[in-house]
Amino acid sequence: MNYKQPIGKIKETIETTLDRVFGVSLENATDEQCYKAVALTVRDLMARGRSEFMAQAEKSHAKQIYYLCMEFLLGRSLRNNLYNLGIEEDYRTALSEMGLKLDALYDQEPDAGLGNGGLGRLAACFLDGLATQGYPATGYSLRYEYGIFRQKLVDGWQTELPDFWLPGGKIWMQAVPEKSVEVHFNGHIEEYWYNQYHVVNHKDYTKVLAVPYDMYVSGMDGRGISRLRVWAACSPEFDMKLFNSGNYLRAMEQNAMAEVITKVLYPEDNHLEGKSLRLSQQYFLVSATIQDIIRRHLFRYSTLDNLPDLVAIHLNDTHPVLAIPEMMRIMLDECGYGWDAAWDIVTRTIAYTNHTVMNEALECWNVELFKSRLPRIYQIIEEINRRFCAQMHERGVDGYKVGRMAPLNDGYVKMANLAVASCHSVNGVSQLHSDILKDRVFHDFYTELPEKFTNVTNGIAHRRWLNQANPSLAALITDLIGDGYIHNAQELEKLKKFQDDAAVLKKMAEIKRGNKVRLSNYVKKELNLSLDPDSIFDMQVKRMHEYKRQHLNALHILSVYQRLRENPGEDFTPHTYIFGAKAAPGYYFAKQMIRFIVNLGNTINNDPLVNKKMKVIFLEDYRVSLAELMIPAADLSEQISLAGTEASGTSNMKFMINGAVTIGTLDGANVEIHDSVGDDNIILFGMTTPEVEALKRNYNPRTFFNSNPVIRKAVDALNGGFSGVSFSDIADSLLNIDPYMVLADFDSYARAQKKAETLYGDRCTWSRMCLINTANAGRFAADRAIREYASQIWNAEPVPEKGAAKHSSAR
Ligand code: GPQ
Repeated sequence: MNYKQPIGKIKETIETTLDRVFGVSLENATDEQCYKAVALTVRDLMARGRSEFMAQAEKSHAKQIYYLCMEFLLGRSLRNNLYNLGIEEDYRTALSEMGLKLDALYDQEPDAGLGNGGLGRLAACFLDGLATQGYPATGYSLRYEYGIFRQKLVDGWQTELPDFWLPGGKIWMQAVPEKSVEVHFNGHIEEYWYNQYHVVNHKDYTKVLAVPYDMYVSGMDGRGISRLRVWAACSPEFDMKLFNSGNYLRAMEQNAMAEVITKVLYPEDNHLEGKSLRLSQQYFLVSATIQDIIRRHLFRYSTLDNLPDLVAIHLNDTHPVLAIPEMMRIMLDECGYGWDAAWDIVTRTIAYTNHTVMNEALECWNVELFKSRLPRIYQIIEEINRRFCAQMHERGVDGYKVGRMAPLNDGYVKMANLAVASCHSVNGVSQLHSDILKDRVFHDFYTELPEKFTNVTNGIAHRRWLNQANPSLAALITDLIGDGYIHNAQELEKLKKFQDDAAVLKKMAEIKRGNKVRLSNYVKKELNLSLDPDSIFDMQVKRMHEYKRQHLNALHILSVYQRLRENPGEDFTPHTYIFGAKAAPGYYFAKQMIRFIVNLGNTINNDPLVNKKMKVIFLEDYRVSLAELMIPAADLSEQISLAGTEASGTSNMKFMINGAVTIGTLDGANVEIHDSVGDDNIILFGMTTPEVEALKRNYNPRTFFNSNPVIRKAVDALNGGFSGVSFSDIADSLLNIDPYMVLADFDSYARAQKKAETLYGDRCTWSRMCLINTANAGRFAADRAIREYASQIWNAEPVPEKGAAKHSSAR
């Protein structure tokens, strides 16, 4: 489809939309109304593009990809879609002729914060990759009324405010009420035989209506368009029986109970709470989704026998794993399949990605809770469990091992075991992580079912994170090597030939400085602090977690502060340490870590003895749109998790492509970043995963405290020493347990920081390192990850280009 229109036509459509939707003329329209009108015109274009693309997909019987995830952290859509459709400049011109600024309209859009962090952002990047690579894809999730909370710091303490994003965000969504489905909870199961049929009846259940809302995510050039279908919960009973019989309050109550299911996103990342409402959310998502997928397939093919050939269902982490028993339920109870035939189809259709090795995140549900909420699904899990265990016993696997792998064990439904026992493919998200899955987390399974295990290293939507977030760098790159890298990120390698070109290196450094000034202006506005754009901008942005070790970074900053106070004359490379992070509301320690960093910042930034040389900034409410402003301004990318804990990381890739140098451990995808750039262009420190394992056996953090005076002094200062405020929880944890071995890696980290400062001092060397990072970032594109999923896991081919819509030649 050609998305390009004459400027006059764009203006006319926007004006008629303003009139039709808001009843206002251009002169009287607010910026918010203009943003919405523009968004609507873009949504219409994408809806048409999607129909055309799907018509093409139908013709070629291309395999449908369904990506199930409790989170899609989309951020803003307007700029991304205009960019991908190749019409951003035309819109800019049209709007400016109408007296409007496109960038001001961008700022009207709230972030769609339907996710916590890396997992949800990955799902969003994958919708772009799927569309760009030409796969007919639908993401399925929930239409949370409240996304990830807005973070407000009060004296360094995180408080949470509700994120009511729908007023500005729902403009991208189209309700599809005719595709609504019912989801059933509670009740009990009646089984009997009728002639030769085994009849299963779910009685006295509570009905909740799932109403779908569709959004589109464009791929580059708009040939492929992904759909994101999000379900909203509402009570089907509402205005019917009860309401009409005058029982107004009861009707309202039921309505509220149903609607609470999609009220709010659970704000825990890499952590399980085990709450009944969360279980309801998970089942609500998968039941509505699997019904939707099966209905569509039956409509087209009248059978499910060919489902594995025409459909791939992907489970993003264990959160949507109940898709497995739900699909069994529908095939057995509603479609008349026998167990074996249904099982064969289900297991060949569904694949699973694991995203964490954190024990506390491995989901398990209390059997009593599960049974009463989802009685039929529980029965099916029992049967899956019985057959799995029988099969393993038959093979001669010992009883303990079978128990460790069983989907049902110790009074819990073990979601990861259910996933691995059922799915045809299990993958980790970086090479190291996938190896750890085989060696540790799923070792028992790996020894029995090695053929299921594979790796697909994560990737990012590089057009959003480079071209849109850092337009000056993108323009320079396009000047140097052409624009082929926009489609094929591997072409960034062509930049390598400029690694000794002083003029190019200088330009890159100027662009970086410009981005640092842009961020400094924001910091000035937000915090009324002036930053030095010639200092090192050293950033750690990600969820606040002990395993990610923001407190290692902060403890080191504290030690530098102590040193500088004692030696004010020291020759020190000016350094700006910048943080952004949300903590789960109930994660007390993580909130203490935030408070520590904010307090440290207040002390340092107000100390005239050092504050020309160092500053510490904590930016409130870290989110996708803020990341787009921050990441292009970074010199140093902090990726300092304890080796063996971070599954992959994806901000590491975003920093890299924007020409920041990683200071990091050999953890997650850092290992592959190191492989790509070589020893000289990354600053590694700390223990490797095997070294961590070895030391863990008898780790005593006090050894490091006692033998290293720098550590001792910094840790001591946590007890009220630097600002009068005590952080004894952190000090106690570090001294007595130190679960993520901050003290063990401290010295090595301090030396790495010194090395970074020395390297940064040689601006030419530093700029070359930056260029080499950008040049090698191509393999971390989501496009590549999607191609690997398609070939290794989904066995899917893209919709053929031939006869497909013509590409727009805009830009
Ligand atoms: N991740 Cl299980 C999350 O962001 N939230 C979660 O609940 C889980 C994982 C992250 C993981 O920590 C990162 O290392 C990955 O890069 C990211 O998923 C995407 O795979």
